[in-house]
Amino acid sequence: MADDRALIVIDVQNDFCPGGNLAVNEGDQIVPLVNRLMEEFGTCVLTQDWHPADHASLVTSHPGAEPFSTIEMAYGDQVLWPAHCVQGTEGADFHADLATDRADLILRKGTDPAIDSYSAFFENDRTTATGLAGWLRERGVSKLTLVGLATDFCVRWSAIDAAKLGFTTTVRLDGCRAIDLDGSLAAAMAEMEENGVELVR
Ligand code: VGL
Ligand code: ZN
Repeated sequence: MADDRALIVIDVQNDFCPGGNLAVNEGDQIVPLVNRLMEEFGTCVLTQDWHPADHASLVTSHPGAEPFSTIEMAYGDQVLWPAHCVQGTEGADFHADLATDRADLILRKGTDPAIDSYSAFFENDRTTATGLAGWLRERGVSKLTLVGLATDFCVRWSAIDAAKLGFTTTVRLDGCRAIDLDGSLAAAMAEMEENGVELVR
């Protein structure tokens, strides 16, 4: 029987690793585990945060604004992040040790200059689909395991959307690291569990 499980690897990119522009503490330390997991799953998807240089989520697009401040956008609150994962830059590349050859699909997100996209399934307007759900379903995938960066933003939003879309969803916390902005990690863990995401500690 075909494997109905997929591994979703969220944003294991240089800018989210130590030395990067939006570095996540210990972000690089998940790479060996992620590489091992990629051998165990029938389907592997890598997501890649991939912003145009003038993307609305980047503080550099808002002269005078402070990094990590929040503004109101048409679709709701938006954190203004340090410029990160700009298309074609080294910061947007996957970590050099990530076994990208094993990926069946590389999904780029956050490409629309006007909308951020934390989730691998929907942009932050919560209505524009990336197409990932259909891609997975057409291949008979119903169970997802998520790992990657960061636990409290892109992993959180992706996992909750996956569960809402009807996928059996597990997050391996040992394969994730967090930004933890103002308690966002604790909030993320509680919200994921409330939405039926299984957290493996
Ligand atoms: C992410 C903030 C901005 C993430 C991406 O991958 O968690 N966080 N863009
Ligand atoms: Zn981003």
